Amino acid sequence: MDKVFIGLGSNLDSPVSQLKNAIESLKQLETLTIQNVSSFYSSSPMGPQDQPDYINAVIEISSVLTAEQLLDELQNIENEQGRVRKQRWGARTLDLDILLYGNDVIDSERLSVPHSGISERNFVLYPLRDLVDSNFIIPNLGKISALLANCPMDGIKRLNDI
Ligand code: A4P
Ligand code: MG
Repeated sequence: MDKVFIGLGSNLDSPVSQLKNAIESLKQLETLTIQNVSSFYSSSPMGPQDQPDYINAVIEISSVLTAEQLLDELQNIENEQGRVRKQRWGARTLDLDILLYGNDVIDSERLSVPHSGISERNFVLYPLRDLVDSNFIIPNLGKISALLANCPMDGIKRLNDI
């Protein structure tokens, strides 16, 4: 089965709990299995700066769902956790993004996979690194080690004991 990676982010209403609740909700689904969870990281906001810091993590799952079906499940969980869509890149209780879906490259109305901006986003690359080895290849973008070498850890911090 394809390795699928999901990015989790929150900067409102107890972000650590938001991520933990999302992971619990995903565990309840019979159509997917969580294989691995990265450390949690705090990160300064990309985009508008007048919003709180984020908590970010990445999980690896295996699933029988298509990418679009998975997106539906992720959006259900975002909505259950009170996500209100207002400003682009604005504050949110929960953001669940499909970062990678095996080696698939998807460019449809609803989905861009690999998720856009992966190569510049330290809050994606560093948690992803927790789950893969340094030779791991991101479709269209290349080796994760090369991407990390160009992506400073500015503003992000690994949280221990979560
Ligand atoms: N969509 C397209 N591709 C995907 C994908 N691979 N996974 C579409 C999930 N969704 C995907 O998303 C808008 C639409 O993107 C969806 O309806 C889906 O069809 P959204 O979650 O409603 O809106 P958004 O998240 O505000 O927009 P966007 O552009 O996805 O935002 P990003 O890129 O997710 O950035 N700073 C820090 N430190 N940490 C963060 O996690 N996150 C953001 C949001 C901004 N700043 C941040 C962080
Ligand atoms: Mg999103």
